[in-house]
Amino acid sequence: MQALTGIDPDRLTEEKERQLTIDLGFAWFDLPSGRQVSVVDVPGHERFIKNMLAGVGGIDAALLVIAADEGPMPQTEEHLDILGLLEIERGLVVLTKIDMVEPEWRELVVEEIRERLQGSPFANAEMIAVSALKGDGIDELRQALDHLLSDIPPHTEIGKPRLPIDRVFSVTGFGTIVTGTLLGGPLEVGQDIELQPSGIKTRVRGLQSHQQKVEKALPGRRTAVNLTGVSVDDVARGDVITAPGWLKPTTMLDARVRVVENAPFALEQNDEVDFFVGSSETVARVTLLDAEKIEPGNEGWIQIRFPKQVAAVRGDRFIVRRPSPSETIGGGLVIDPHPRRHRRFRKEVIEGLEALASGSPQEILLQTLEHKPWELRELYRAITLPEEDVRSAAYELLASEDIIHLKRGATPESELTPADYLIAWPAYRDTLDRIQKMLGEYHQKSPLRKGMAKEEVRSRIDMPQRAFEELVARAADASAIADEGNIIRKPQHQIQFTDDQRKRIDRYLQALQEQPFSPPSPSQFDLDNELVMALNETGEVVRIDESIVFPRSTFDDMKQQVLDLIDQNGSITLAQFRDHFGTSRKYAQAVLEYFDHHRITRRVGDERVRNVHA
Ligand SMILES: Nc1nc2c(ncn2[C@@H]2O[C@H](COP(=O)(O)OP(=O)(O)OP(=O)(O)O)[C@@H](O)[C@H]2O)c(=O)[nH]1
Ligand SMILES: [Mg+2]
Repeated sequence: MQALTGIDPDRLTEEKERQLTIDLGFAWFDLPSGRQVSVVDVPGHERFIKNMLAGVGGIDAALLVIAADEGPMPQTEEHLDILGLLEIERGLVVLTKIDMVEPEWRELVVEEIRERLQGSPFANAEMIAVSALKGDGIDELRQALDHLLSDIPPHTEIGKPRLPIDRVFSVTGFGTIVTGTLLGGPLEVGQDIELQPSGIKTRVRGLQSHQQKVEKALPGRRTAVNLTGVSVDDVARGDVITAPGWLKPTTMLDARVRVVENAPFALEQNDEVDFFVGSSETVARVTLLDAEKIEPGNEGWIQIRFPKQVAAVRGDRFIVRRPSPSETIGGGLVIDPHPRRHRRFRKEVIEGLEALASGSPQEILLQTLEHKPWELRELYRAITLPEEDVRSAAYELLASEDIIHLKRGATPESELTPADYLIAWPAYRDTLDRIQKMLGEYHQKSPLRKGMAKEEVRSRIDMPQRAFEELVARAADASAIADEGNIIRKPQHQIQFTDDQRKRIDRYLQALQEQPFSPPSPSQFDLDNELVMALNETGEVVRIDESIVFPRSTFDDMKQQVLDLIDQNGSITLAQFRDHFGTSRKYAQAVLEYFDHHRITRRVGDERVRNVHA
């Protein structure tokens, strides 16, 4: 690397002593075309393959370095497998130390390398022979790299910068510095950022790329970020720097995995693996969703669970390895970083994953909206596509009535705002079916109740408040349910009393009429609390408490009289109430407290005045 870049990427003393790379090293140099290249030098030794994995995320091309005196090593296969799994298909083979071998031996090694590369992404890669000692072939290597990198597609800019951290250190006078390869969008000095999965909020104090201070770092470049107010103990390799508010860490994700041909065994249900994504590494357990086991060379759908939060998004490539003896088993693509827990061998689950994996923005959006309502801004976060693509897909799906804009008065043409909720039609119908079923069971169990508390319904279907309000409003407009403010019911549900109940009620109402301001308690007429509550909900009576109940008309009359008295005299006392209605202290106190509670009156000392809201 030093011969190519002029920089020795081996930083550690032990590396220099042992003449081998243990941890990631970094270098950069200019190619003849003037193109500047960042280099991540990863360890070749199989014992340090975990460090190698921390460095290969986000790279555009790989140099597969093979020493001519040794030829391809066992770990070369694994490196090739890893590059294949990460879909890094652009690269060169660099045959080093040619000065140490005879031309015949070199030819044998070249042949062996070509053989080993068969079936790998490097099968047709150009091979450059070099001697770092003598400098032979180094210019050819630069030319070949320039050519290789000449048609690299620009790094995707989706306005969601991400920097998987591969190095953390502190510099006196600056504080904590982290490095990594920037993806997904630029970073600027002064920008608010957050660390995931920890969620620590901080700001970009300074930026460097190739040891040059920059005001703005672009995706696809090695970048060093000086963090404000973060100690080196708060951040580690594997964490991710990103813009606030979009990357939600997860303890479970759905993925498509391929088990490599060379894997020592099949991937089986509930296997424990080491999971590598970005520059992070964590243990994990796999659930096979559509196979008993995935044999080497095969692919399958899996759900992966982690003991701790992991920062991954849809479209990330990952590697899984056997914990010990550690060996690469396979890898693949993160499809859904926030799935529901799935049962195995479910057709609809597999179909959903296939839509998410290969789908168009519309298919991905529809699949994401399949189970619950999402705010548009949440969709921007969850779907790693440019916001504009998500937005136009939403308008198309609204026009084709595949999804619903959950907003009162919204039409398919209405302008979408980031706070608006969207939901797929099937999910809307399912939710409505669940609500109607819930109401049906409730009306069956509590026929004397007008309806179910809205909040109870909302918490049982587990939907955010605003989305639920919009959904209920929409269903009520369609007469699918009846919305009574705090309660909802089936439109056709009415409180119905049995004949016997009606008889007892009528006897009681009669008695109430006879003693309007000192009413007998309902228990004297064999009316239980349930029945009285029902009468209160139908509006026939007003239930002050367990034993004091007034007919609606009496209550309204009493209220009016009290307010008139207050308007007349400025206030009313409990004694004045008692005397005015010819009742007792018990009733006077209960009614006035009820008036206070329902903001009809307001207590001031021993007097009641009109509540301004009355
Ligand atoms: N004669 C000769 N020695 C070389 C050449 N390239 C590297 N070496 C020596 O071989 C040893 C290992 O070289 P490195 O460049 O550190 O090897 P590496 O490819 O980085 O290997 P890892 O760090 O283990 O992945 C060092 O002592 C080098 O000086 C070469 O082209 N010719
Ligand atoms: Mg090295």
